[in-house]
Amino acid sequence: MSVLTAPPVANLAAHFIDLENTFGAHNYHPLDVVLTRADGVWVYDVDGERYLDCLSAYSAVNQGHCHPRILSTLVEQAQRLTLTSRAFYNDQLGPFYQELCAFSGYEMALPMNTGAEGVETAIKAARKWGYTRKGVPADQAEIIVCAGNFHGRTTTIISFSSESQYKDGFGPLTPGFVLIPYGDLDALAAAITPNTVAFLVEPIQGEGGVITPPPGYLAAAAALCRDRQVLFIADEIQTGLGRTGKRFACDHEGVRPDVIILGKALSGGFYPVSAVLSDREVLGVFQPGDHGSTFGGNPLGAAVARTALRVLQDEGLIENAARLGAYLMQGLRDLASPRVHEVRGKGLLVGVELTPAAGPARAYCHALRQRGILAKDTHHTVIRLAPPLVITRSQIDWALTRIAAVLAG
Ligand code: IF1
Repeated sequence: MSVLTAPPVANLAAHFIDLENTFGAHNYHPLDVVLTRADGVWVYDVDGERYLDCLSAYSAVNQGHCHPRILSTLVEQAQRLTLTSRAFYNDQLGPFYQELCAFSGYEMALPMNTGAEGVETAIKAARKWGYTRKGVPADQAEIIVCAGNFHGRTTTIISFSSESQYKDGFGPLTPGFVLIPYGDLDALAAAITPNTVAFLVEPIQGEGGVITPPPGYLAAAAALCRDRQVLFIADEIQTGLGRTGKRFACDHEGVRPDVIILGKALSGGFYPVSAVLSDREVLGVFQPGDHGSTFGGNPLGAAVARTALRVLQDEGLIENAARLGAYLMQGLRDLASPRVHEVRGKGLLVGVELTPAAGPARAYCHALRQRGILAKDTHHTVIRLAPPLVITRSQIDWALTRIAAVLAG
């Protein structure tokens, strides 16, 4: 019998939830829906109920669930070669580099697995660049980050979170980070010192509540960084690869970051693949042995990512995100719900901020689930809507009807 076969129990959902609660660490508080399969924008629970996925695994399944082309690459490559380690070359990594560099316009890439590892890699690159190229004294490098940031969960990354829950109890923390308000150029200018090596920023803060900075902020910040010899590092792990209706969210302002970090949708949700992209000037600081990963750059992940990138381009998903994101946002505004304070975002990364009187966003996510939509609250007051980029206009209309009903109470 396959490990995938359902066990003979009366209440399957309760059974699986109980197993997770009994044997798993309680570091999450999921909605009580147990998913078993998916296709495109739809996910199905163990009782056969269908839902429109408006989270897309936090934007990791931009290409839609179980995309058939990525699936066949996964299966084909898994039957040939999955893992070699970087002690040897493989025949997928080079082509992956070449295609990723062509897509992004950078000279070099460094592959990792999770987003957090990509961020850690960018931090190490920036520090070493600071010491070897900029002449920052040993161990004095500073990296400027923004309040409300989310860059991952490692001990170094949580060290510069402004959210106490992410760091309390996990010290001692890593020094070398300076926190400034998001969207505040003067604060950035004032925070730069001769030891500043980088400014690390999300073009839109996802976890922060889908916060879009003031127009022109990214372009001005990038220009300021260039003037002051500071690397502008964009964390596009959530906003990149079409989510906001452009290749990268920085494209909205014509900004080419010195370093860009990708993850999530780089594998279309099949397999963890992240990457740091930059030019020789920065990624050239790494010498053999400086950095690495057992799984980073493996042929299975590389092959999957190659197809995931092609699907984004071949199927016009970036354009679809721009067009249908605008349509969704307009539709939400047209609902004119008194419970909605603001609808904001870019492309298909949309936040619906509720008024204080409306109550917690999580309650609305429960109500949406009852009507066949899975969404996740963020920052208590924001319902995040980020469906796969393969969504159609009629599917958005279907969702808007249900969202309207839920917001009407
Ligand atoms: C969790 C949020 C999303 C990210 C950015 C790096 C990472 C993430 C901009 C790290 C990851 C996820 C992780 C997930 C929740 C989640 C999230 F609500 F917390 F902010 F997507 F909106 N940079 N974001 O968004 O990537 O190491 O996880 O691959 O529960 O931690 P990772």
